[in-house]
Amino acid sequence: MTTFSAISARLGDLAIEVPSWAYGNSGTRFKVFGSPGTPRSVQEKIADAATVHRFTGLAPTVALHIPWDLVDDYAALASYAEDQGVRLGTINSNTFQDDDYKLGSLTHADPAVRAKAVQHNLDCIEVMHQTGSRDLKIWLADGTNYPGQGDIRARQDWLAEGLRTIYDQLSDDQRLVLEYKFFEPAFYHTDVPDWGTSYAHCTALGDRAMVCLDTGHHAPGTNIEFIVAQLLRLGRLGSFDFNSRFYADDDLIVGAADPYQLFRIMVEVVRGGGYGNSADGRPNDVALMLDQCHNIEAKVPGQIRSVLNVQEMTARALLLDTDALDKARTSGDVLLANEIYMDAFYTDVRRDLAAWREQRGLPADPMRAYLDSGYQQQIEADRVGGSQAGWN
Ligand code: LRH
Ligand code: MN
Ligand code: MN
Repeated sequence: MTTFSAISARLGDLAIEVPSWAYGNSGTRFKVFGSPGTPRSVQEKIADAATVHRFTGLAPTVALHIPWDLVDDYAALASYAEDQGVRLGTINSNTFQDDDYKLGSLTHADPAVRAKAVQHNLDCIEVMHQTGSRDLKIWLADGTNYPGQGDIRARQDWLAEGLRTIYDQLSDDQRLVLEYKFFEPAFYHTDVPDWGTSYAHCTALGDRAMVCLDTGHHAPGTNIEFIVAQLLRLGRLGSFDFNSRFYADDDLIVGAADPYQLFRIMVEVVRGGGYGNSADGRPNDVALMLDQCHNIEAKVPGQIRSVLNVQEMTARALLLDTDALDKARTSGDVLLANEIYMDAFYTDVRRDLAAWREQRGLPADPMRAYLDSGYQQQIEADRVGGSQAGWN
C-alpha cells in the first residue's frame, strides 16, 4: 500500500476551478429560493470564490459565464480577481437564453440565428483575450422535441461550420472545449449528445479542440471512467464539469451522490496522465472544474465541501498501489486486483489531509474554519437583493 507521505507532494498539484454561478441563487423550474448573502455583482461572486480558495488552497481559478457575468472592463475584473487571490479561468458562452435560440443556436435552420450564435462566441474570445483565459467552453442547448422537427444531419453540418469559424479565431494558446449532454432541454434529440459527437467535431477542428465531460450529463449506469480513460488515451479530454446526480442533471455537490464513482474517475485521470503538472512543470491540460448549483444549502460552504470531496478522492486515487495492481492483473488474480483497488478507496485520509493542510498554513478543517470565520454572517448583513445564477 502506498503511504500518505509518498503522495503528499503530488497532492499539492490539485487545482479545481469553481463556477461563478455556484454563488448565485438557483433552483428548479418549480422555485428559486433566495439565500441571504447572495452576491449582487460579478465582483462579489469572485470574492466568494476567493474565500473558498483562502480556506482550502484548492480553488485558484473561477470560471465565468457570459452574459451572466457581464462587465464593461474584463481586464479590470481580472486584476480585481488577482487582488482577491484568484485568477479568471474558463469562459463559458451562453446561447441558450435568447428567444432567438428557441429552435437552436449554432444548429438553427436560419443562417441569421447561426451567425448571431457564432458572433456571441467570438465576443467571448475577446473576453478571453482580456482575462487571459485559456479555454472557451461551449455547451449547446440545441436539439429537437419531436421526430421530424429538424434535419438532424444538416444541423451537424451547420454545427461543424459554426465551430470552425469560432475555432479559427482562437489564438495559439487558447482552446475550444465542447461539452456534451444526452438530453435536456431537448427531449427527442440533442445536437451534441455524447462524447463521440463532441470528439468527432473536435478532431475535425484541430489540436486545440477538446471534449468537456460533465459528470451529470450521461444516462444512468454509464461507465464514466471508461470515457475518461478513452478520451485521455486519445488526447482529447479538455476538462471536467464535476457534480453529482441521482436522477438527471441534478448539479448536486460533487462526491455527494457517489464518492466511489468520483474515486474511479480520479484513478483514470491519474492513470491517463491527466493529473498534476507535466514534466516541464506546466499545469496539465485537463481542467478540473465544478459545475453545480446550491439550491437549498449555503453556497460558499457548499463549494468548500465540493472541493474537499474532490481532494479526498484524489488522495485515495493517488494511494492506489499500481505496482501491486499490475502484478495481480498480469497474473489474472481477479479478486486480489479488486481488493487492492478497494483498499485504496476505503482508506480514510481525513486525518492525514488535516495534518497536510496545517503544514501548509491552511486550516485543518476548512469547513469549520469558514463557519467560525464570520464571513457568512458578514455577507448576509452586507448584501441585500442578491442575484440569480441566471439558470432559471
Ligand atoms: C448544462 C451545463 C453547462 C452550462 C451549465 C450552466 O447543463 O452543464 O455546462 O454552461 O450547465
Ligand atoms: Mn456543465
Ligand atoms: Mn449540466
